[in-house]
Amino acid sequence: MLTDALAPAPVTATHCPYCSLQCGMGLRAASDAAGGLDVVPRDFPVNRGALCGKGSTAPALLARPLRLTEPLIRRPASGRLEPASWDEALALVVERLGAVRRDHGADAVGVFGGGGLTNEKAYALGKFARVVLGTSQIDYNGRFCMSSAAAAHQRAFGVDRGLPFPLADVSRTGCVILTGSNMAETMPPAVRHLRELRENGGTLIVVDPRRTKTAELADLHLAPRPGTDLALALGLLHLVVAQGHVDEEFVRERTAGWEAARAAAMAHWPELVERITGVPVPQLRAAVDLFCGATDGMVLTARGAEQHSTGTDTVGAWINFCLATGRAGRPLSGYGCLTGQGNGQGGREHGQKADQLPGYRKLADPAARAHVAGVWGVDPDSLPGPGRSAYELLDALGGEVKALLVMGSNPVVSAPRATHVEGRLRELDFLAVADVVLSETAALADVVLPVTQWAEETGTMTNLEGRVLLRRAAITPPDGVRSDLHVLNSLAEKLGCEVTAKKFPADPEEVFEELRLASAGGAADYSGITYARIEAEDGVFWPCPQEGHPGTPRLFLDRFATEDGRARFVEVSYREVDEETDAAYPLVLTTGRVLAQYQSGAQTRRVPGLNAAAPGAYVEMHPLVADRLGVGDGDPVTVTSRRGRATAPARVTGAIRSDTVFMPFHWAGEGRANNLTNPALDPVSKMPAFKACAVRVERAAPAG
Ligand SMILES: Nc1nc2c(c(=O)[nH]1)N[C@H]1C(S)=C(S)[C@@H](COP(=O)(O)OP(=O)(O)OC[C@H]3O[C@@H](n4cnc5c(=O)[nH]c(N)nc54)[C@H](O)[C@@H]3O)O[C@H]1N2
Ligand SMILES: Nc1nc2c(c(=O)[nH]1)N[C@H]1C(S)=C(S)[C@@H](COP(=O)(O)OP(=O)(O)OC[C@H]3O[C@@H](n4cnc5c(=O)[nH]c(N)nc54)[C@H](O)[C@@H]3O)O[C@H]1N2
Ligand code: SF4
Ligand SMILES: [Mo]
Repeated sequence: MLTDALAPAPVTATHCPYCSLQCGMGLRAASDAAGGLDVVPRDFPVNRGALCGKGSTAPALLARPLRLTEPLIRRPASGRLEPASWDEALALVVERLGAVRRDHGADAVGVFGGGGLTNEKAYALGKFARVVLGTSQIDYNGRFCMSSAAAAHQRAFGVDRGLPFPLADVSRTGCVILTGSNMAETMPPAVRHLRELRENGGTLIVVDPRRTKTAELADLHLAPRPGTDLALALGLLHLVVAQGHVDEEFVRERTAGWEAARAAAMAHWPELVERITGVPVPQLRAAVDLFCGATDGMVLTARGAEQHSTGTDTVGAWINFCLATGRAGRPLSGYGCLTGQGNGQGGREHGQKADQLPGYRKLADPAARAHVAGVWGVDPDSLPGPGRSAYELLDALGGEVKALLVMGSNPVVSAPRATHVEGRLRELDFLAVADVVLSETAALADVVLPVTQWAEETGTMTNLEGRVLLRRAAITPPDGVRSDLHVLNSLAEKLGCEVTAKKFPADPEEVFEELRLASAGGAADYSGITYARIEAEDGVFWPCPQEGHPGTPRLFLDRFATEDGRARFVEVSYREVDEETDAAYPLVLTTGRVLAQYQSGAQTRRVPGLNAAAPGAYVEMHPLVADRLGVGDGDPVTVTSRRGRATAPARVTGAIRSDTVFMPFHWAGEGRANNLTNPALDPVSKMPAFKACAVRVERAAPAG
């Protein structure tokens, strides 16, 4: 009928499958009748209709042949992955995990999750590990992401929520120090808030060893040597004290521990800090003048400041700087971490982390164990204790951990010292991977389980602001794929134990209802949040302890979440990152992202438009370095560290320090940046040193 043909197809309001902004978008059946989906703009406070190219092309991956649509089993005869039925694939997983557990104990089975999983999946995965497998050996890729900021948050404020305020507040504060974030490439729609900040008369200071697109937006760009933010933050605090900018009243009324922190900072003279960081003293002074000259201000950190063997202390030093200047616990001021993955925030709250139970409870806390065990209907003593952190777990594969279930990560590309990690994965007795595509990790598996994607399933995500969001299914998945929840439900049923599959519902809303109970009374309390409320209000901020509670967009305005309500200064001093340069390895390698690729690239390298925009790895270097090596732009170079080598074309630019080279980490093969990276771990957060290791660069030997 003519009118039907003209009536616009209904739009499902949802959110992007990728990063922690969780931009709002609408999905509508495509007009071209190819069976696909069109992305339509939708007003949502973090992106106000804007999307980056990854979000707007996300439906491309819903179609065959880019995505997986049938389970795969490695057949002994061919040694290759070949199609199998779900019954056969699940039966094999059950048999092999069961055998490893029987022969080597529950802790010989590991689980590796992801910060892209919905809250329901992260919750079910943590519960599955502890209750069905009975293993302590579960961790996830979020450990590689914002864990240092999370640890520092906990230490200073008693709770960890990436941003303690809505992102839009950024545009109304007086001065923002953005350190280690290349927002213009990693969260492009958020740049609007930085532009508005400046239009409103505020100032922006960007700290990055490279003059990135983000740094180009700044009033002041500080370019420290990678791994020296700790000294930089301490040096700025020294100047705050020396110039009389300490907010004495705030420090007295709202904080504890100032004297020790102050004394430690005073040892970091501007001249010393200039020597360590390479940032000239006048720039240090200018930063303090800008920041303290405004009536309010924020410090925002991302991976550049955090992914170091000194990451937790570095964030601690930035928090000290905020507390001393009174830029915390009041409107339009505060410290925030720009969490990275789609559910980087919720994924760390509900139990897929080695030391954690749902609601951001501690696995080692008897009261927390009793509460969660009560919800799960098990004996608290049956719950295992804390397990290994992500890298430690990957490093134990083939040793004490003999079988692994991966859900939502591609560590072959993204783990530090990836050649070694790939080797450990190959040593496993059994590897099962649930994924939407045949990632490099899935390609090593014994069983691959093809799962549904964001537009095909319903679930909640918690974005970088602590705003709990709902993604509603917009289309029916193809035959042959099942949701992660369905997979866990089936495995729980078949693995038996004393629990029944009824306790692992495949319906996300049923899981969420249980998560609400499990989180009640915890730091990340979701008990007042329902699917209906999220839809009606377009997101609810945790903590939200009752259904009538409005949620908490802004934390700490009256008190911090510590026992006495005071924020804690930490006593920190500068120390070098784990691996300094020397004669054999004279340059610092730092790694990161480009606009068109996401993470390990498992998804975005399959999307033609994105792949064309960013087809491969490169080594960014200063002209002085290129001249010394005798290479021109585009010439292949080999980068060598104590762990391995990688080869990629040189990209010569004056926008990087001359003691530093940069590689994006989105690719496998010879350009894999993680062949080089150092798995030295931060002692508190267990974050690996992705952002600084010592390398040498040489002209690549001519091919052939
Ligand atoms: N396009 C795209 N967007 C993404 C992602 C993606 O893969 N691609 N991933 C998402 C995820 S999970 C995350 S965690 C975020 C990450 O978002 P960002 O943290 O913005 O991303 P990175 O590129 O890893 O690092 C940011 C910057 O840190 C700088 N840097 C390196 N070393 C140092 C240092 O020692 N100090 C300082 N101050 N800066 C340093 C780098 O030069 C780089 O420009 O992005 C999210 N958004
Ligand atoms: N050198 C270097 N290395 C880094 C970093 C760096 O800055 N430098 N950054 C680190 C950071 S911050 C991060 S967050 C990690 C990320 O590293 P990875 O964990 O490798 O991240 P992704 O590529 O997002 O991997 C997610 C995988 O899960 C699949 N997937 C997506 N959605 C689902 C789902 O709903 N269910 C299931 N079962 N699978 C799904 C995807 O197809 C993909 O294969 O990389 C870290 N590695
Ligand atoms: S910025 Fe992040 S959430 Fe927004 S469209 Fe891009 S990838 Fe998606
Ligand atoms: Mo991340």
